[in-house]
Amino acid sequence: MLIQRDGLRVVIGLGKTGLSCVRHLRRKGYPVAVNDTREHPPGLAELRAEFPEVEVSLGGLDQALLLRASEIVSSPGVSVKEPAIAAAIAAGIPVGGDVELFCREVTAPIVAITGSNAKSTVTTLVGLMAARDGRRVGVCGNIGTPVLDMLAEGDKDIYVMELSSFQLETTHSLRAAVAVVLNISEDHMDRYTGMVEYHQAKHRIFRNCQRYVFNRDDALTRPLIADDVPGTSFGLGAPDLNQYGVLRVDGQPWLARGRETLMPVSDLQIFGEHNVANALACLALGEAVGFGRDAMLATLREFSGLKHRCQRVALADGIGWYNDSKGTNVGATLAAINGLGAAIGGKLLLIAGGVGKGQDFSPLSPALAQFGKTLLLIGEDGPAIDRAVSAPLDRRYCATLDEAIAQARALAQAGDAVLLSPACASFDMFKHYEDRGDQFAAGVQRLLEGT
Ligand code: UMA
Ligand code: ADP
Repeated sequence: MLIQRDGLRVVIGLGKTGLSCVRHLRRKGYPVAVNDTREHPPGLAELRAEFPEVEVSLGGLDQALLLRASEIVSSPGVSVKEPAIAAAIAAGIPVGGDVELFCREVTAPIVAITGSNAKSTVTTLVGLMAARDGRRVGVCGNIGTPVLDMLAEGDKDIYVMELSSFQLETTHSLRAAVAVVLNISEDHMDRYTGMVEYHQAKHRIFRNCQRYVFNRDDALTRPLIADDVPGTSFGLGAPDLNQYGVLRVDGQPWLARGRETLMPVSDLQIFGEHNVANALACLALGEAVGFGRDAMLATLREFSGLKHRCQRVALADGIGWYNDSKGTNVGATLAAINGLGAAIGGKLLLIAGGVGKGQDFSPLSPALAQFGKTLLLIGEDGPAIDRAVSAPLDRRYCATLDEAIAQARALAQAGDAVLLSPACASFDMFKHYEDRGDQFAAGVQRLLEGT
């Protein structure tokens, strides 16, 4: 990519990514301007205090400003298909993102992780494995800390990066030490023309990687890559030589590498087959960058899961209450229903709905037919879920999350579990998925305490 070293950099988006980009570009001495479609972007006060010299244009994409740029650095929340950005690209102006800027500077190896689901769980686990193995590790990217803020901390032996399809779209110079697409199922169909385009964005992670890992149980994760790039796979079946999978010992499942058994699945604290797959993916990634086996297995034994991911927030009268607010697409909610459904004696009462992002909800039907008892529908796409799910189960529309919690309490029996796993984004009713999960936990607490 041609870069004019001293021309104007225009940063699109003034959230935490945008701010990290401005800081990085100013450290490097570039003139910078910022453009955000919002009138009051969250990073504005901080920008004005730190960089009063930076020109700011708000309330829409500023075509004239974009066309003055030597390079545009776009935040992941803005699509590069926006007409003003598309026009800049057509005019020959390079467009990259924060991860692109990071990749141009970084020298330490990168573990690059994407997928429709499990990214944060796997990124966290691989980061913990790295630390236990004695590496100075930077865990960053879509998981929360912008990659350029992590780069600025310095002194890292390795970076473990969660990358979204949006970030990958604007990344051209990634050369991961190891890259993985964990799984692919429908998500973000409001930003893509369909699964082909979404798949292409995700698979950019494999460009120029030194090693790769893929999921044998999900053909869409297999990279199209030169034969001489070493790779391995993970999957829930028995593994071939040098691959990761599950072997049975006296009827009990064990994590395994080839014929070698490593650890009984029952030693994991995180439950469900999807988490077995996640543990295997972490072992494959860790091996690719040379982590010690003992450090990896000890990490897997200790990890009790992340907040908002199938997290039990209460147990009362034999009924478990589970917060899976991060279940923001059908694939994640399916994993939660199947994982939890198989682990409890009774049935599931599922709270679902929100902003559906154009997804097809019908794949939920078989799992709900097997494990479901009641569907409690919230949010703007509650009716779309109701229409798409053909399983013969009780359905209730609830105007608020508290109403769904109260109905669930009235309908659940000992042995059942109430699962908030909406298969949708949250912003029709909540600030973000954490807010939705926190409100769920607080609402359950209030109900159980009778306040
Ligand atoms: N926005 C505008 N106008 C703008 C710029 C942004 O309306 O000009 C809106 C976007 O539509 C979006 C929101 O502002 O809804 C945030 O966009 P942003 O690009 O400023 O985002 P950041 O706050 O910098 O956070 C981003 C990631 N957000 C997105 O990709 C939407 C964060 O992932 C990530 O943690 C952070 O960078 C650090 O790398 C969040 C996310 O939801 C968790 N990711 C999506 C997902 O996981 O499904 C991809
Ligand atoms: P991401 O960062 O990709 O959103 P998380 O680790 O935060 O992934 O998990 C998001 C949701 O996906 C959670 O609701 C979790 O239950 C579900 N999930 C976790 N691992 C898997 C998997 N391997 N396949 C499908 N869903 C999964």
